[in-house]
Amino acid sequence: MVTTVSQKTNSTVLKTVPMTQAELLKYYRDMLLIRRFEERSGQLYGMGLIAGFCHLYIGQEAVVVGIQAVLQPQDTVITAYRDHGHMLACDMDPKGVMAELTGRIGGYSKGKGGSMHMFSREKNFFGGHGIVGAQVPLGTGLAFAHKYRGDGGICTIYMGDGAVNQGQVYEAFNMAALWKLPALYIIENNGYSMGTSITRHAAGQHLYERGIAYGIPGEEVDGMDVLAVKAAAEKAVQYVRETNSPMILEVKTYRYRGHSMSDPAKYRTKEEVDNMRQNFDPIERAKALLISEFSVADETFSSIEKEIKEIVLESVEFAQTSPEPEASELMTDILINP
Ligand SMILES: Cc1ncc(C[n+]2csc(CCOP(=O)(O)OP(=O)(O)O)c2C)c(N)n1
Ligand SMILES: [Mg+2]
Repeated sequence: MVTTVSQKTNSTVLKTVPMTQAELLKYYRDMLLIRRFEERSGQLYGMGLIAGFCHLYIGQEAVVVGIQAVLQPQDTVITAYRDHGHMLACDMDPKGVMAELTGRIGGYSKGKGGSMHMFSREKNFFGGHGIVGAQVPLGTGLAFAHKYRGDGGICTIYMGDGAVNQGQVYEAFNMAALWKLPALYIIENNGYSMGTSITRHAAGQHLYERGIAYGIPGEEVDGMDVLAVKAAAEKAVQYVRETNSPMILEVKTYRYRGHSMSDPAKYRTKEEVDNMRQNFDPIERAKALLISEFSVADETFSSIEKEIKEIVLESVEFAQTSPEPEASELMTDILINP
């Protein structure tokens, strides 16, 4: 049954959202899986079991869950280095993601890519990229492939607010508009580019307007509200698919943890983080709606929590028992110039 509920949140976009209990429960569960997976990754990093870079997605879960909810199997996805949430939302196996984080052969890149470089051709997930903004032209190329092959797919290209200041982003926007490519550019605006706030790094604060010169339309949405994201994504995806042309969706979000695992956090106050956690948390907001609109019982939440705890635990066990890659793997899966 589809109900229309009044939004109890401060969504800037929506007053009413049609949805079912099953749908909202699914988003709640998907966001919680990312949250618990990331919390565990943070712990494993602290224990020295994950090495190298590791950027946690905690706080931003509603973005990828709301957007992936409206994509179709033939669509492709590409993102930057804060990517574990995107992989889980693309239905990649948490075991393979955790094993990659811990550098094991059972990982998606055989333990050789780590946190920032995982891919799944099967799930149409094209990474995982460490160079800020580099995924944008690559994703535009994927959008070109959809058009060239006529497979009806679109490419969803995620980037951060910092990435929109990179030159190659605008070269990609130009081509996407000129060649009418099915590219949906998602700007995950979490307010910071490492330790630099958006007020200090961006001229003009409305990032969804960055495509105006190319005739690319843009929308802004509250990224702490999974229903608002989903509704905005639905419209945007429909536009891109039907017109075969690009669009920008700026999703206002927030990360609770540091930029990466080593972050002195001197660029924002504890009060600012606490305020977002306490008053805007996307998981708590979904839970509050499930209770107020559908009277979902405590037992349902505890059984979801239990199920997720087991999935995450299994992923850690798998990661710890999967061997490290052999030395002979050192030169495989790489491009070598003849
Ligand atoms: C081309 C390039 N320049 C600089 C860096 C260093 N760097 C890594 S992450 C980052 C900030 C990017 O911020 P944003 O796009 O907002 O993404 P977020 O970390 O907030 O998800 C920078 C400058 C890099 N990896 N690549
Ligand atoms: Mg950012």
